[in-house]
This record gives sequence, structure tokens and C-alpha cells, in this order.
Amino acid sequence: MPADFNGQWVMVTNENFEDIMNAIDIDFATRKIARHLTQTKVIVQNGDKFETKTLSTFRNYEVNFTVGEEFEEVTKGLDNRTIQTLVTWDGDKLVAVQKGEKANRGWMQWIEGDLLHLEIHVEDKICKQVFKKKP
Ligand code: VLZ
Repeated sequence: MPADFNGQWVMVTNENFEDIMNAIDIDFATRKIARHLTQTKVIVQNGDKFETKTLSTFRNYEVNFTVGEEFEEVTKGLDNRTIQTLVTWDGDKLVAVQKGEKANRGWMQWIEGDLLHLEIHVEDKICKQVFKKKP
């Protein structure tokens, strides 16, 4: 039984998101808006199959994947790059490796109690986000 990420998760903290946006060449004006957004993560999981939406008042980002199956991810509305993404389990943690123009790109996501933790990394930058499960 893999970990269960199903639900709606509302952002409570977001550290260094601007560094990540900078690293993927998001423009100044967009960064100034996006850094203050309260993101909501909506996850529908069926075993290893994930449908994920990151929602905000400014922009949304959707990505679907199956753990263990590499796929082409187009980061539409973010940096609009095409990358090769592979998500795997590390115990109960989801680990994504995103191969493309930017080195050391990926994220890790896991649950602790009613909190969802997400660490996003690009090059030498790390962003730490925490979301709380909607009851
Ligand atoms: O997260 O890939 O949770 O499965 C931010 C959108 C999306 C709002 C960040 C701001 C996506 C837009 C991070 C400003 C340019 C991500 C995965 C793990 C999705």
C-alpha cells in the first residue's frame, strides 16, 4: 500500500519559492505576484497513478503521472519548458527527477500527519512548501 495523497491541501508556508522561480527564469513581474500566492494542491491518486492540480488565484498548474513511468512534462504557465520527468517512491516519499535544460531539477513530496511537505529544487536552490489538509 503506497502512501495516500488524496485530498485538497492548502498552503501554509512557502520558503524560497522566489529562488526557484529565478532559477527557471520566471520574469520579475510574474515573480512578484507569484511569491505571495496561497497555492492549493488537489491530488487524485489511485495507487501509483496521480492527477495533480496546483491552483491559485493567478495561475494553475496541472500534471499527471504514474510512479515509475518517465513522461514528457511541459511546464505550461511556469517556465514553459519540456522536460523528462520520472517520479518514484522512496519509502512513502514521492521523488521526482526532471531532466532538461536546468540541472538538478526535481521535487520530493511526503505526508506527516495532516501536513503535505513539498521540497522543490533547481540547481543549488531549494524551496520548502507545507500544505495542510482540508477537512
Ligand atoms: O508540484 O510541480 O506537488 O504534482 C505553482 C503554480 C506550481 C502557481 C508549482 C504559481 C508546481 C505560478 C510544483 C507562478 C509562475 C510541482 C508537483 C508536486 C505537482
